[in-house]
Order: sequence, then structure tokens, then C-alpha cells
Amino acid sequence: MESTAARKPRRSAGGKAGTTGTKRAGRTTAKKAPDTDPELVQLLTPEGERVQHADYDKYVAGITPEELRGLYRDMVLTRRFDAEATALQRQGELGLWASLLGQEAAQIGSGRATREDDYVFPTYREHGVAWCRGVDPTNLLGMFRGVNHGGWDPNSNNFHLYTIVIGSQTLHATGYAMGVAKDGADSAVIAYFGDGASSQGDVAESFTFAAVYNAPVVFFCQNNQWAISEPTEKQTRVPLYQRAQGFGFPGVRVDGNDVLACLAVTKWALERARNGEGPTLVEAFTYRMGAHTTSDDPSRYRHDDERAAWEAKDPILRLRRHLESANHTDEGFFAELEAESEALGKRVREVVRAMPDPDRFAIFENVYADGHALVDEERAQFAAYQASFADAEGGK
Ligand SMILES: Cc1ncc(C[n+]2csc(CCOP(=O)(O)OP(=O)(O)O)c2C)c(N)n1
Repeated sequence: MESTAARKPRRSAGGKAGTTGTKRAGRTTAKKAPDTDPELVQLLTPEGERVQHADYDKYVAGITPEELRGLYRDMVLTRRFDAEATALQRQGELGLWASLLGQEAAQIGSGRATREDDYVFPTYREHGVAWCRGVDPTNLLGMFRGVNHGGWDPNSNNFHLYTIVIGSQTLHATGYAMGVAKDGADSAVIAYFGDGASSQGDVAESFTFAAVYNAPVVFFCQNNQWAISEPTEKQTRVPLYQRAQGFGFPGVRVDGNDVLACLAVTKWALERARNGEGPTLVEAFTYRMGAHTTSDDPSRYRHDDERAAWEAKDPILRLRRHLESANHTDEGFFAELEAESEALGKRVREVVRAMPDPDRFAIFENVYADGHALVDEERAQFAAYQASFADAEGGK
């Protein structure tokens, strides 16, 4: 929803009132954001029926059956990858796993809305977004196996490393976006975070800076209803998307289980950012169907019937119903996808089990670009400690 405050011309950093104030790509005229349903943007009902939306239809108007099948494939493969990772943790191959089960549409829809030159700041749960950015899924698993500190080069896919310090990546994203604007580039930045993170000071600070500097950043909050055992009503007294109004930029709530709506709304928000119109808050209203992580037992704090109600709104089932009712698929498509899922699962298992243990001293690498005396001292201490076991190892 476009807030009244956000619609009014405002004076932004270094700019005149009524303009965006940025020098990005020479565009300085703020476009009016679409007026949207204040509650929930939806383009596909849970039954898979396509519903019209005056403001967001145009962002997916030209979508082809092949692209729709592509979104379905993305969600199915992401879910399969996620299930494999959960099983690998149960088999002792991973130390921990944070499942995205239920959040596939929010992640695939928003991830597919990004352009190659956009930059993404994820949390630790954005496996679907990583997929859209072209990060090999097996690379996501090294950190969870404890054999590396990241597993991919953020600059290769403009996909930052997973961030576990809740909410901190919204600050990184805002700073990065301010830099993008200063460079005069017309790309955008998107920061993912959860409903729990919305209570962090870092997130409020990033909203303030992004608003005042008119930074080209989209704040994509997946409200999956729970922050570990803390329900959203303990985080906020107003719907989360409405928080944006107080900071002076638009906020919109989208059905996070509707991949088309997530695609359309995120395209809109990224376009605003690229056009120099500043930040947007997108609240994707969804549900964490699994546990917070494999260390969590959700039956301790929530009822099964809640999950059952959300299962009826399953994002994958919803798109499947739509594809089938529109005659966009046949049995061959589903069979091929099943075979592809099996192959992905097999590859994930093989790659993870073959991941070598890291060199014991690797932890001292990449702390500083040019090295540091303190790190050298700690490395020497650790070497001496390791050497103290030489007798024991030799005696084996
Ligand atoms: C600064 C900080 N405080 C606390 C934690 C512990 N912690 C890990 S996940 C989590 C809940 C996050 O919930 P939310 O932001 O809704 O994201 P979700 O895990 O549901 O995707 C907390 C409190 C942390 N990692 N970082």
C-alpha cells in the first residue's frame, strides 16, 4: 500500500522537494506508486484461480506458460533441495539446517523479480533466492556442515553470504544501496529479513537511512508468523507493512504463498528503486511450515491445526492447480520434473558427503585482507596447542 506520507513530495537528501533527489541515470521525477489493496495483494487464490489486480497485473501481464512452468519448477526443486538438506542433518551430515518449507513462493517470486545486476542480502533461510541467483545449492551446505564460513563468492552472483546476526544485513544492504546510487548505477538492492528481525534496532536504523538518503533498496520481510517460538503479535501492534509509513516510504502486504503476486510486487518495488524513487517495504505474508531450524521443536509452542490451515494455501499446490486448469502442463512435464528432483537430491547427497574437512588453520585466513598481528599471534598459539598433541597422535 502506498502510504499518504510516501505519496507526498518530500525533500530527500541533497534534492529538491518533489523530486527523488538522486542523480541516478538522470531520472529525477518521482512516479506515483500504484494504489493497492491495503490488506493483501493476491493474483492467484489458494485454489489456483487467477484474480485481477488493478495495480500489479501489469507486472506479470506478459508472462508465458513456459515462464509459469519455470516458476513451478523453481519451487519444486527448491523444496526438494530443502528436504534433502533436512534429511542430511538428521543423518548427521550437517550440523544444522534452516528449512524454507512453505516460503517457496515468497522467495522464488521475489528472487525471479531481481535483475542480474541487482544485489541481494539474504538471511540464512533464502535457499530459493539463492537458487534464482544461480548459486549452486550444494554451496549453501558447507557452512551448515561446518566446513567453511560461507561457500560462495558473493560477487559472482551478487548474492551476499548468509547472515545470521538477525537484521544486520538490512544495514549492509542500505549502505550498499547508497553506494549504488552514488555510482549512478541503475541497479537495485534487496534485503531479506523476518518478522522477528523487524523488532531489531538495526532494521529501524536501516529504514531511517534508506528513507532519508532515498536509497534504491527493497526491504523484503517474510512474515512467516513465527520468530522461533515468538508469534508476530509479540513483535508488532500494527501490520508490519504499515511500519513503512512512519519512515516515509511505501509498504505493501503481498500474499507470500502466491508466487505471481510476489513476482509482481517485487518487480514494482525494484522498479521504483531503479527509477530513483527510494525504498519500499514488502511484507510477504506466509508461513514457516517446518521447524525454525533442525534444533527446534515447533510442537512445543504452536498447534497442528495452524499448520494444517496453511497447508491448504500451499504455494506449490496453488500454482499447480493454476497450470492444470489453464492446460499449461501435461503428465510429461511432471514426470520430467520428478526425475530432475531425484537427480538433484542424489547430487546433493553425494556432494555433501564428499566435502572434505577444512584445514585446521583455515579459520585464520580471510580475517583481514592484509593480515593482522593479533591474528598471527592467535595462529601461533593454536599451532603450539596442536603441536602439544603430537605425542598422542604419534602413539596411535
Ligand atoms: C542479533 C541476534 N539476536 C538473536 C539471534 C538468535 N536468533 C536466531 S533466529 C532468531 C529468530 C528470527 O526470526 P525471524 O526474523 O522472524 O526470521 P525466521 O527465522 O523466522 O526466518 C533469533 C532470535 C540472532 N541470531 N541474532
